[in-house]
This record gives sequence, structure tokens and C-alpha cells, in this order.
Amino acid sequence: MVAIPHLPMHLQPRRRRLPLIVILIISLVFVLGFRLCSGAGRLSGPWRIAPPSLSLSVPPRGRRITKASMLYGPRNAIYERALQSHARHAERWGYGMEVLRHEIAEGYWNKPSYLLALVIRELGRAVGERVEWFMWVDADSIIINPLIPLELFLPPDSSSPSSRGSSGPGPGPLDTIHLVATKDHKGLNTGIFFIRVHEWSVRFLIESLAYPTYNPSTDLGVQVDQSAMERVLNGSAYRGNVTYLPRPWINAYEWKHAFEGRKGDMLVHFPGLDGERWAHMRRWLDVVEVGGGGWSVPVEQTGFGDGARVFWERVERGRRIVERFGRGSGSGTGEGRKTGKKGKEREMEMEMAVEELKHVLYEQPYQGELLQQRIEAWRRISAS
Ligand SMILES: *C1O[C@H](CO)[C@@H](O)[C@H](O)[C@H]1NC(C)=O
Ligand SMILES: *[C@@H]1O[C@H](CO)[C@@H](O)[C@H](O)[C@H]1NC(C)=O
Repeated sequence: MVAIPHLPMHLQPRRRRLPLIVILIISLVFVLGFRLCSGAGRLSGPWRIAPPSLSLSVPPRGRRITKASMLYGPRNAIYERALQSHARHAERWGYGMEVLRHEIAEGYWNKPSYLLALVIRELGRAVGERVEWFMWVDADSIIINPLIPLELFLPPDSSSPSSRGSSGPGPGPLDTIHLVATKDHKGLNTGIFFIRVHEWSVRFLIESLAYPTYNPSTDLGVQVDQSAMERVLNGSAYRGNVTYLPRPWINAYEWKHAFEGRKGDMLVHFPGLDGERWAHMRRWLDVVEVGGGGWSVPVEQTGFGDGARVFWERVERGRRIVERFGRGSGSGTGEGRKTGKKGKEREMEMEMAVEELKHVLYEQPYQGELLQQRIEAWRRISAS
């Protein structure tokens, strides 16, 4: 008997007595069983694995991301609808979504308290079953383009070849970014941000929550949680673990007179509109709930793919320089060390260039051109 090369074994003619239908049923049961088994972990976790995407502008592996928000008190139909827009977005891409429905702390402290609980809960799960990132979204934000996947805005993880460090095993330069946020003219905005499920985040949130206790004389203003987080992030133990995206990417504002974003942007946020907020939010909801206004733009047509890739590559380059220089300096064996006066001068120049690079890298990496200049300046000096 001649086997036909391209047919699987069980389909080869006259090899088996089992009728095809029985084999099909067995395979079906097997596949279904496998699905259910692998689904068991998922059902208990708040996330699901994102469907594979064919788009090249999207990172190859779906990340386990869960959106988190809070909404309690008297029923508010506008906020409910806003959260529904997030739920639809999460559903489309396979993210989880969790909403705190009862107060667990005082006012603004609910947010960091809830996040702390979520992060600790995830850390208590097996690594493969954990959510990797939480995306915090305030209820006064609406997804206006659900075709944008969140993965773009997170540091590509080092298991993807493009971001694997040349320095070999161990965390890559982007793996130690644990918070991805945005700033506005007043500083950190915590309406929308990503936080990694990591021990760092536990420490950061605890320290933020404890801030007023240990700094009773500091006036934290109205948004106490935001001010506390900003101050904690300013400390040397946290500063290098944050990256600030161009704000409109994930946190475009609606001003009183207009939306600051463009068609294709993912989200609109309504901070500081006071009483006018409701009319603005209702107008947006009425449009996006019926998919109107041309706000839904496929990611390939938005430029976010390239923009995000360039952003993360630049940040990675910068972090790699800082990392390498940090390892070398102080030990007397760092790169390009020379003896004598000339060497000393050059060393000081390099140190200054790294400090200037660090400042942009840690405080305003969204200024792409500026970051690029700092990287090139360092290269020029280190190559001289
Ligand atoms: C950030 O946090 C990690 C812990 O994962 C730490 O090892 C690292 O040195 C920190 N700083 C920077 C600049 O990455
Ligand atoms: C952050 O720290 C620097 C000094 O390290 C200080 O000048 C600045 O005022 C601080 N900012 C905040 C918001 O605490």
C-alpha cells in the first residue's frame, strides 16, 4: 500500500478500520476537552488571551491586561455608559475589566487602595495565570476608537526578539518599566495609566497611600492620590521605573471648546470640566455608541503602530546607555576610561551627558526629538 505523503496518518486510505466519523467525533471531544481545560484557568482569572492579530503593527503576543476602574454612589447613567465603552473595548481585544462598586477608603484613596488589592491578588497567582498589567481608567473617560489595542502602549516584553537585550539573560531595559503614564501642564495625570503586576507596584502604591501619614505637613491639594503618587515617583527608588507616553495616545483631553485629539485616537478624558462635563460626555457617547463620526479607525491607518515602535525603541536605547554607564561608573573600569587629565575630563563629560539623557528619559520621553538628541550627544562624546 502506498501512503499519500500529505495526508495525516489516520486519513491514509485503508490503513484504519475506524470510520472517519468516529475519528472526527473523537477529535472533536479532544479539542473541546482541551479548550475547556485550558479555559478553566481563564475563567477564574479576570483576563483572557487576546486573539492573535495579523496586523504587523501590533506586537505578536497578546498581553494579559485588565482594565480597572471604580464607580459607586448614586447611579450615574453617563459614567455607566462611559464604562460600557471600556467594556466593549476590553471584550474586543480579550482584556479583563474590573470595577470597584463600593467605597473601600476615603474619597480619592479608593483608587490606589483598589489597585493595591488587585496587584497583590494577582501576585498570589501562578506566574502563567497572572494579569501582567492593569490599566486604570477613570469613569470620566470614553473609548472612542475601539480598534486600538493596548499592547502598543506597553513596553514590548523581552520575550519578543526585537526587544531582547544584547546583554544576554536577565531583565531587558524595558522590563524594569513598571508604570506607564502621562503628564499634562500640571504634572502627572492619574486618570489613565498602566501599572505592572510586580512587587515594585506594591511598594509604590503602599508608599503613596502612606504619604500623608509620613508627611502630614504636605498639602496634597484636591486630588490627593495623584499628588502623593507624583511625589513618590519623584523619589530615586521609583523615578527610573516610569515612562511617560505622549499624553494624547492614551489620555486625550476634551477641553471646554474642543477635543484636543484627532480621528483615530483611542480615548477621550474629561478632566476639569466641572458642570459642563455631562453635556460633553453625553455628546461623545451618543456618537460613539452607534459607531458614528468616523472615530473608529483601524490601527493600521492611525500611525500608532509606527509611532509606538519608534517610541519604545528610543526609550530602550536610552535605558541601555544609562544601564551600561551605571554599571561601569564608580568601578574605575567603565567604558572608555582613560587615565590622566584628558581621561578625567572626558569622564566628566560623559557623566554629564548621561545625567542629561536620564532627565529626558525619565521625565519627558514623549519629547521624541529631545530624547533622540540626548542619545546622540552621549554617543558623540563616548565615541570621541
Ligand atoms: C526599577 O525597578 C527594578 C525592580 O524591578 C529595579 O531592579 C531597577 O533597578 C529599577 N530602576 C530602573 C532605573 O530600572
Ligand atoms: C522632585 O524632586 C526634585 C528634587 O529632586 C524637586 O526639585 C522637585 O520639586 C520635586 N517635585 C515634586 C513634585 O515633589
